[in-house]
Amino acid sequence: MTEYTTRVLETVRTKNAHEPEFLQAVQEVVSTIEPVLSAKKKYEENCILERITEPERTIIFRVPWTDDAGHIHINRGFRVEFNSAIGPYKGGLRFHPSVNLGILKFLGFEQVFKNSLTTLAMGGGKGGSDFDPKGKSDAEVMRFCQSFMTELQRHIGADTDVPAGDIGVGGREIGYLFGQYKRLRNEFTGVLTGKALNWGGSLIRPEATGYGCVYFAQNMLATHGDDVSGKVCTVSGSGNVAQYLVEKLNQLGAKVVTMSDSNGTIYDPAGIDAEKLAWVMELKNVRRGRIKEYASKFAGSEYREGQRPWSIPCDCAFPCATQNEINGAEASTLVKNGCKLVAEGANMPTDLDGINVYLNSKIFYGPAKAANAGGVAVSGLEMAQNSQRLDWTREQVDAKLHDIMKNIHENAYSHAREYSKDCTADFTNYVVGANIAGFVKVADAMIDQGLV
Ligand code: NDP
Ligand code: 2IT
Repeated sequence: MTEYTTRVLETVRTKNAHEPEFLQAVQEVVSTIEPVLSAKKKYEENCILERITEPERTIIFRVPWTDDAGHIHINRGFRVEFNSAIGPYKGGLRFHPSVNLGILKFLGFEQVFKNSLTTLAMGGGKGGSDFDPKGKSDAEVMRFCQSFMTELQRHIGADTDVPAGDIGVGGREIGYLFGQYKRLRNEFTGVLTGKALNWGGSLIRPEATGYGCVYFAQNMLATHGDDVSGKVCTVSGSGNVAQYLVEKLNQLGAKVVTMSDSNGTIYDPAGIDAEKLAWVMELKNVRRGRIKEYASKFAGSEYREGQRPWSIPCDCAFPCATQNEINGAEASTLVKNGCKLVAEGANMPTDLDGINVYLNSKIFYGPAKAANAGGVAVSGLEMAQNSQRLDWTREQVDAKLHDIMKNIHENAYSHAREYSKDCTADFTNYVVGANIAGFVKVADAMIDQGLV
């Protein structure tokens, strides 16, 4: 560590002592971009690290709502507007009981670099609430979303801050949020992405994060003349990202043997084929049931209560549930069992020890901010279509997603080779590559725009 990065990390730790996830995300970025900080002194001279680790604005608000029985509940709402150097704040909303300021700051911080990598003009932000949508009726979710947007609407706008979905926020929630925004502001604009198709949404947006993550894995494998066809894959989660990731892996001839939720994992050695996946989608998206039911439905599969998928041997692993779902020991187990590739659909699913295991083992590792950028990239394409009042075809959007993921891979690959000493003919450190490529674009824009 250099004197500059040590000093900045110490200050960030002191100022944000109670936000472990945020500190983890900052440490991962700051410790890997040192080569560019040493090569180009302008970043230190302009205090870019000090500025880029402090959100431009953080909004915290009360969200009161009534349940179907008429009881009053109070949740906390947040929007972290992290960085707008290269475009309007952009990033999802998470509704989950674990949500707090530190988690949203980690997600907003990651989003700044991820959005920079997409090549589109989007700054970084994140928001949400400690509201738990599980077990709530549609009417309760609607009243919550209306109350949440009643405050949020004064802070966002199509050219200011454009939220979208994340954990617990899907098409249903975006619909209720959009309806309330339109009612209060009397304007029909692209203020949210992830909208339904018949009122401003983009084709491929629901699929984009999962598809994009598989495209990124394909790009990594292609550097060794390989691809996912025939590979045994483990996937965690069974929500939006996991579902479409499994769909794409199936289409490309891979075999997916696990999915999970926060209660446990299902293991299906025969593979979760298209027909079984359609059943999972109905279970999760319509009936809002638990993944456990899969084992009763499909003979030959089993449910492992309280377990994650990482002890099951695989060629490729795709964590698509949540942060810190793979620790050092689990990463070691994956590698020991023959796993050759990890591509992250979720945000920061691997802890710092786990990342070191991947890098030391020299397997293909696609870090979240590169591998899952396809979701926000197609959000950017949704914004472009809204501005032009045009709808692109499925083929057009998918082709653009393909190009964007290829670009992100090339950008991370070339920056890794320029700055990371541990790259060899066979190994690329995509952590260094993605962090430096994402950082440089935002940092240069910040310098151009003066001390703001
Ligand atoms: P969903 O709400 O659709 O699905 C989340 C899935 O992860 C569910 O299966 C859920 O299980 C599981 N999960 C959530 N929290 C935990 C937890 N604490 N422990 C174990 N499992 C958990 O969310 P998404 O699929 O949209 O998001 C998944 C991940 O992908 C998140 O990290 C998100 O930030 C990231 N991401 C999402 C993007 C998007 O476009 N939606 C874009 C880029 C990244 P359960 O039902 O039990 O809660
Ligand atoms: O983490 C993410 O990139 C998202 N949840 C998607 C954000 C977006 O604005 O589409």
